Amino acid sequence: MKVGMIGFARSGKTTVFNAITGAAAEVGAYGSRDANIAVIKVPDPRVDKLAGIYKPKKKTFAEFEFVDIAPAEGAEPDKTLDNAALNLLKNADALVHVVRAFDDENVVHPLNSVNPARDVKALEEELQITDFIIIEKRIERLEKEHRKNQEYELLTRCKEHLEKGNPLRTLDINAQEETLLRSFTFLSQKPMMLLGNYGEDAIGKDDPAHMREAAAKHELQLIELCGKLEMEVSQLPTEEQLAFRDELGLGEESRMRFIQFAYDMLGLISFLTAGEPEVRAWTIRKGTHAVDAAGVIHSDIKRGFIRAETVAYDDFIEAGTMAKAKEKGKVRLEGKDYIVKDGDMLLFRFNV
Ligand SMILES: Nc1nc2c(ncn2[C@@H]2O[C@H](COP(=O)(O)OP(=O)(O)OP(=O)(O)O)[C@@H](O)[C@H]2O)c(=O)[nH]1
Ligand SMILES: [Mg+2]
Repeated sequence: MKVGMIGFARSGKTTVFNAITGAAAEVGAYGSRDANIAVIKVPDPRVDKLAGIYKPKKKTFAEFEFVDIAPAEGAEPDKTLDNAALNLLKNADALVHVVRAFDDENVVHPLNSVNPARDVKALEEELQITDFIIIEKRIERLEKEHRKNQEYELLTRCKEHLEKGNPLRTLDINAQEETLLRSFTFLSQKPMMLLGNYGEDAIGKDDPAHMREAAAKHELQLIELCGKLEMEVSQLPTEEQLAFRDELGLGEESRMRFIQFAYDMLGLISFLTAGEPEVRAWTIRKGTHAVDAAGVIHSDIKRGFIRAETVAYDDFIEAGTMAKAKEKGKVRLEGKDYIVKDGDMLLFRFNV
């Protein structure tokens, strides 16, 4: 999973990035235009438990990669994306729009005031315009070449959708059309969530920046964080973090909250593989077929897929060993079309 963090200058992207990833990238570094990249492991007690049983050489957690974009120096105040940013975001699986909701007279908002509703709308428009320009060029090209084919029809539909002010993520398309659009890597087609970055004065208050309304209006999900406070706490020694979180009323760790939120929003689940070499969690979307889950591990396993030996994690733990799970009839042989469930332990049989 690769997540791109976007938003207005000084909205707190790097602060939130540090809070979630535990990195220590420079914040308030208005001059530094390099993107920050970090990978975090998705904590999964099932992996720990299985590692205790299999004693593998290696245990591997699912990973989230974060890319923290910095708006170009000297760009228009209401623009957040330049070509460098677009390149970095191309293969992101999801976007997080960090929206400023904190007041601080020492931190200037590029549009000179704190107004989440305006920022949410502006960024939505920027994403849509970026896609629109690509679509227009491509349509022109197809017209010139007299290729009014399926791609042309589809892009025309996309264009009309954008013209009505809608992001491509809300366009109704089938699987085949989705494949057709994939190579364009349209930004407004990517799943996106809002991250409200609040000041600490917002703790315990109900929607102080009226961001929930803005989120609902654009049909976007909202996760609320106190970025700066979270970052400061995340940099404390581990033993002290819990006590501070309690005292400040911060609730669960921001990293965990974010991961949980993203998994739910994106419909992600994990399946597990376990053996002596490695115990590992893999991230897939809900509804993924066994053959495609195999492809997440290796394209050869997908190509030569025969079947997947499948046991639910809970059944395995209850049985204690794979042999006992088999005895109890808990281990099934599933075919290509089996829809993998969260916590399935899979062993792929394949032949290439
Ligand atoms: N008071 C307050 N200040 C914050 C908060 N979050 C970020 N800041 C401050 O806002 C300034 C900008 O934060 P960054 O995290 O660098 O923002 P950014 O979005 O990465 O900025 P660019 O990379 O320049 O676009 C820094 O001085 C932060 O300390 C917050 O929740 N409260
Ligand atoms: Mg930054």
